[in-house]
Amino acid sequence: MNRKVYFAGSIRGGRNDAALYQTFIREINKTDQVLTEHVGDLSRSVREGTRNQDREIYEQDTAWLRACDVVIAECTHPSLGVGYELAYAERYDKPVHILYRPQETSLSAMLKGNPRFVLHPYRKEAEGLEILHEILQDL
Ligand code: 6IA
Repeated sequence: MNRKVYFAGSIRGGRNDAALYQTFIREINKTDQVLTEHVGDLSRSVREGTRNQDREIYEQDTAWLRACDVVIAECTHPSLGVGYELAYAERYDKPVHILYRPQETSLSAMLKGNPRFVLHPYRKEAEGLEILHEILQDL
């Protein structure tokens, strides 16, 4: 318990699912530690920052990716940053779990075709929460 979880979800790619990320993050935080709580922060502006601010974000996030025990990504809403993070996690041999709602998206072949990524299609939030429990139980 209390493992370090890197939760990835779209930020500048679009915030349509931000409230759902927040729900998932709260659930994971009941038993483990989410390093990336900002992904579910509904109050912060997601507009582009300065190059220096972005540099800090990149350095912090890649350090967290190297330090985490598992990466869990919600990929229904496409995001360049999340795609990058998943490839980065693979390079560091981190377990990667991808949740997505197949009825709302065509998941990229670069994710769906990667045998190292564990895919978790789901339909409703409650089902997503159950999947999170299973992922954490099996870690
Ligand atoms: O290309 P995207 O912005 O959609 O990429 C989203 C992914 O990149 C997330 O999984 C985050 O881990 C990471 N990321 C993108 N922007 C930030 C950020 N901005 N802070 C930390 N990680 C980020 C400032 C905070 C924001 C809530 C306004």
